[in-house]
Amino acid sequence: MTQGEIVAGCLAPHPPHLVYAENPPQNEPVAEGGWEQLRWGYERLRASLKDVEYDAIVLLSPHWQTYIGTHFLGLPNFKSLSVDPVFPNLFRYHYDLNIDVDLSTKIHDKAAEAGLTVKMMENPDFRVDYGTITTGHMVNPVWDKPLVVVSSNRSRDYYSVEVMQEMMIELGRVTREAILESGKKVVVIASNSLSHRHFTTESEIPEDMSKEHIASHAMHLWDMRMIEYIRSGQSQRILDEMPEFTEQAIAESDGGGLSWLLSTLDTPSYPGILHGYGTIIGTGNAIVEWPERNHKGASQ
Ligand code: 2X7
Ligand code: FE2
Repeated sequence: MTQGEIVAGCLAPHPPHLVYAENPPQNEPVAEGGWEQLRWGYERLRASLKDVEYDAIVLLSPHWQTYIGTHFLGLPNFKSLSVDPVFPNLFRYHYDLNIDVDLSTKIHDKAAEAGLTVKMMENPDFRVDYGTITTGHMVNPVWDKPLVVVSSNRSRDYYSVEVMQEMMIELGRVTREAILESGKKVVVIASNSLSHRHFTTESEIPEDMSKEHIASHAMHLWDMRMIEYIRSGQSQRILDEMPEFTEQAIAESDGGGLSWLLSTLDTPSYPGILHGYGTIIGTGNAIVEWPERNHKGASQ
């Protein structure tokens, strides 16, 4: 069998506002646009992946939170209505998503062999979280690629960012191994914001862009610091500073996605492409692609 490949790694955040502003037929609420900078960023990411051949998307969402180990969606299809619990006025999305159960099982089994606690989610009535759906939609609105969906083990809540990161680096390592052994070409995605301090109230018109800005100067400085590391290929520094970043910027990297993603890419020392950056209800969001397909052997 030919060796599998990670063709790209992406940081692809999931504020439901993005889907709301796009007005796709699957989402019930209707918007007058908004958050264009980020939506144009997603357009650039989609254009970059358009001519890239791949078989599946492997995605980790911080909103599927599991407290005993890491779980994987384990049935071929999930179909239901997803409602954001905080923004039900923006996100009521009718989804119908296909899972690459074979690849999910391979990653699950490798993780188990490595001593990580894992479980396949085989409840047909399980409601898929809005993080997975928003990122899935924004990266591939036609939903023509099967997904592997990985939960966010909240080891940070029980222990610390350091423990969480150690576990996510191991999960990333086995995810990469399973993909290479599968013979498949895969896009790997961490679905999270950077700084994550929200406003506590919503403006009367949610898409009123005159009200949108980063929550504080400190959050801006942290986001720019991380983006500069990304743009200059300094992934190891991102991992080194993850505890301070996650704690001080209340960052959504607490779910482990970014550490896991960098590990699946073998801690890339080449630049990530920043397709877009913008704020949503005060949080900082970067859309980034590491075009791994062009850098075989370039990782540390
Ligand atoms: O889940 C989110 C998020 N991460 C950032 C901003 C707004 C809403 O939801
Ligand atoms: Fe989130």
